[in-house]
Amino acid sequence: MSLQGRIVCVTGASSGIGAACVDAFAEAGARLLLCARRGDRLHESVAGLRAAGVEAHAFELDVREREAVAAAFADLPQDWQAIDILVNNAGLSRGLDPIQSGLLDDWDEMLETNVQGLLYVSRAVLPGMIERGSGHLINIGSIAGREVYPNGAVYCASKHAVGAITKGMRLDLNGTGVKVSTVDPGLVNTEFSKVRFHGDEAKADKTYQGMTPLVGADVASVVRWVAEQPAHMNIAEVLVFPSDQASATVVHRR
Ligand code: NDP
Ligand code: 8X3
Repeated sequence: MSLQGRIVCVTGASSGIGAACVDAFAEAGARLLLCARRGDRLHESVAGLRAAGVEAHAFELDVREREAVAAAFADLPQDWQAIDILVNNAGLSRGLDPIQSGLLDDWDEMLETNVQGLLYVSRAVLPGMIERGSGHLINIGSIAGREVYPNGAVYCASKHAVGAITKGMRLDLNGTGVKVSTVDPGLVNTEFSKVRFHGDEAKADKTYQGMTPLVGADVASVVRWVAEQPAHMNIAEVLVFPSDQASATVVHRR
């Protein structure tokens, strides 16, 4: 399906996979709706996109704030309301700790962002899609939604929840014309590990040491491909690893 002129909303568009999705969809001729908390980054992206002739609109959003999420989508300018594709990408990990010493604030932030946030945004966007009889939700899951690794119980739980929500959405939306997909990456070198380790760059870099991780653009090309399929065809799930990765914990390092 051509993406020309389609409205694509990307949450977490200020960095990593989300920012790369913005570029990939812009290249395909889509109109881009960007949101995240760091508005300065979004406005810089929008300026660049507009300079390149791409229609783009940004708004600051913390997906954890349920009233703000509902208001932000309800208050979109009229010509940005009819979202065709929602990329539910905003998410994070905090900490890599055994369950018995994990930080409660880390747990709250992961669950509120990755689970509640995704639900709030979806709830705001879905009624319009259903009314129009078409739309596509593409959730960014993770290998962490398919496996559990040591010290990652809560992040993995949040991504398992995303997997369950994706499946449940597909059931509930069957027959409405709205497609639901998940793209589940393995190791991707973004700001993800820096955020996980609360800004400790040395620790973050170790995550990708001796192996070749994916980059945001690799995942974005898959997300775009999922969105480009014809209306009668839904790529329900994609698991995408770097070639050096075989499971959540088996990674070839040189
Ligand atoms: P980044 O840290 O580079 O990007 C995360 C994005 O999420 C940022 O744009 C950030 O924007 C946004 N975000 C975080 N919290 C909120 C919030 N409360 N409200 C709105 N936006 C928020 O990491 P990635 O690009 O790697 O992560 C994107 C997604 O991919 C996440 O869901 C992650 O779980 C998933 N993923 C990542 C993998 C990896 O190895 N990197 C592998 C598998 C899945 P801002 O801070 O400006 O709000
Ligand atoms: C991110 C991939 O393996 O760091 O979801 O959890 S992993």
